[in-house]
Amino acid sequence: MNNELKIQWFPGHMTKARRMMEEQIKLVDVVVEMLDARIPQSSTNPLLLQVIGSKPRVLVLNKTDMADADATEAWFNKFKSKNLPVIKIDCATGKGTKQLLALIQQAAKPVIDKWLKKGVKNRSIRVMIVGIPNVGKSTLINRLVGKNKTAAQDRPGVTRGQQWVTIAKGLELLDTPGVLYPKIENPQTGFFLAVTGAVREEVYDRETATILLTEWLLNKHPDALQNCYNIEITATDTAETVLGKIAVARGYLKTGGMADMNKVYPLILKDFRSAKIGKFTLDEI
Ligand SMILES: Nc1nc2c(ncn2[C@@H]2O[C@H](COP(=O)(O)OP(=O)(O)OP(=O)(O)O)[C@@H](O)[C@H]2O)c(=O)[nH]1
Ligand SMILES: [Mg+2]
Repeated sequence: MNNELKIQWFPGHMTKARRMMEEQIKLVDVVVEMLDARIPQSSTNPLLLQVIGSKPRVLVLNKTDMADADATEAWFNKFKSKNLPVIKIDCATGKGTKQLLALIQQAAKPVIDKWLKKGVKNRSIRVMIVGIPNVGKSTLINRLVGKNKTAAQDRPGVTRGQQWVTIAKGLELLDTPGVLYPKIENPQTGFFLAVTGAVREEVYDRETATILLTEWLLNKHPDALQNCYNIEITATDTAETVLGKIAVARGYLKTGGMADMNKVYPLILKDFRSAKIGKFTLDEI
C-alpha cells in the first residue's frame, strides 16, 4: 500500500485560465481570493499571488459551515495578524457575504479616492474572484447577485471561461475558472485537495485517497467515525479493518460475505466532503 496520493495533473486548461487572469488583472481593482476553510493553507496558490501583483487583495474563508469552528477562528486570526483583510463566510447559507461587500469597498477605497481626485465619477469597482476549483467562487457570485447568473456545481472545473456579473450599481465581479498549482510539492497538499473535492476524481487513486482519509480520521476523530457508521473501533484497528467494519455495518457485502470496497470508498469520500462525518479542518496552523 502506497501511503502517498499521487495526483495526475492535466494542467492544460489551468495554464489557459492563468493566462486569461493575467490579461484581465489590468482591468481589476480588487482581487478576492477564496480559500476553503477546511484547508486554508492547501487552498492557497502562490502562483495567484504572482498574477495579482500589487492589487489590493481580500481573503475569504469559505465553507466555514463544514470546517472546525475553532480552527477557522485560529486561521482567521493568523491572516489578520499578517494585516490581510479577511472574512469568514459560508455560501450555503449566505452567512458573511454582505459583510464581504463592505470589505471589498474598503479595499477599493484608495483606488476610488484616486479616481475622485482625477474627477472620475460613477466608475464601477471591478473585482476578480479567484481560487482553487470547487471552492465556491460561482456560488458566491450567485449569492451576491441573488440569481443563478453563473454555473455552479459540486465538482471541480465547472467554470471554464471568465464572466463579468454586475452585483449592484458600482460593483462588478469577475468569475474565473479554478486554478491549482501546476505542481504540488507536498504530497499532503494533494491528498487534502483530493478529499475536499478540489481535484477531479479521475486524476487520483480512489482507494489510496480513502485509506489515507480513514487513517486521518482514525487518528484524529475516531469517535466521529464510530458515531457516523455505528461501528466499534478498537486499539488494533487499522484503516483497512475500519473500512471492513463500515462495509459490514452497511451491508455492503459481495456474494460469499466479503466486504464490497467499491461501495465503501465512494461512501466515505462523499460523507467526508459533505461534512456528514463531522466538521473538520485538515490544515493545522
Ligand atoms: N457547504 C457548502 N457548500 C458550498 C459553499 N460554497 C459553495 N458550496 C458548494 O460547492 C460546490 C462548488 O461551488 P462552485 O461555486 O461551483 O465552485 P467554483 O469555485 O466556482 O468551482 P470551479 O468553477 O470549478 O472552479 C457547489 O456544490 C456549491 O453549492 C459553502 O460555503 N458551504
Ligand atoms: Mg465556478
